[in-house]
Amino acid sequence: MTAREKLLKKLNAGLHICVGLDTDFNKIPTFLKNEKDPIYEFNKIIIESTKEDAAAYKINFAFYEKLGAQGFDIIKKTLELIPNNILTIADAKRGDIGNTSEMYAKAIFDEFNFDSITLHPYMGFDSLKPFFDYDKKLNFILALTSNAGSNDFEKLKLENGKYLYQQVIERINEWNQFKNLGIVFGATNLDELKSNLKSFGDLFILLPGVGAQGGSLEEVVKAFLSIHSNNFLINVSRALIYCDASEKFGEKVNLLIKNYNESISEILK
Ligand code: OMP
Repeated sequence: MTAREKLLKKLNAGLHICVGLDTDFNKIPTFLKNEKDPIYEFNKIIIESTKEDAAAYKINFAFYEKLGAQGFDIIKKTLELIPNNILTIADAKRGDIGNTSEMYAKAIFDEFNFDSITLHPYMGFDSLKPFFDYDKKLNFILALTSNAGSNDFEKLKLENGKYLYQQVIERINEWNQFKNLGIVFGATNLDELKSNLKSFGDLFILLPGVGAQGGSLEEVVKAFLSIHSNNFLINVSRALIYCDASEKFGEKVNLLIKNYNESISEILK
């Protein structure tokens, strides 16, 4: 199954939540901290508790690179826990000159065997092409991010009257010959989301920013309903994985992701 097929199957089944594995030793429940491999044990419970209800898992590399070689080991072991029919996203925000990107692509897609990756578009087409050439994988390119700094560059107006992020979306549509591209659009930018829906074409849209950053799950879903599009994947990290600190946190996480799915299906029906 290609990454595209994996994701479409979940989206068409009404599953739109991407579980963000932004696992931080300081935030995991205390009872796990004496385990031999606390981060891995935490991820294991999160995956066990969400795998029936998740559309994807996003592993944020920062949280693992911080641990050095052990972090890479935990990424590999965590990937083995994720059922093969669920999309895995390497949140690494890569993009460099061509031959360097080729090495990054090999690392993420061949060595780790992730289904997809996040990329930044700043260095242009040749910095992204090595990833795009993997036609069975998916690439999510930053368009409009969820943070305040999105004003610094992404919302700069170009001479043609468009914002930089709008130009990025237009180009990515043009580059989508293998139908293996998507964009990242911060859920905190609700007005911009609504006014740019028509420019998304058949790109997959990954929306972080719900929960801890204040974005609204319901409003995002309503926006996509207004254009009858199913192509949206809503990432939740902190608000979901740290929703409870007790020994029964897995049960709470399970209830919460089911709750998200019910809210989504209520809106879409
Ligand atoms: P929470 O705010 O805890 O749900 O985490 C959001 C996750 O999405 C983190 O892993 C961020 O690195 C990531 N993210 C954003 O928050 N904003 C963006 O614009 C883009 C990303 C991303 O590319 O995933």
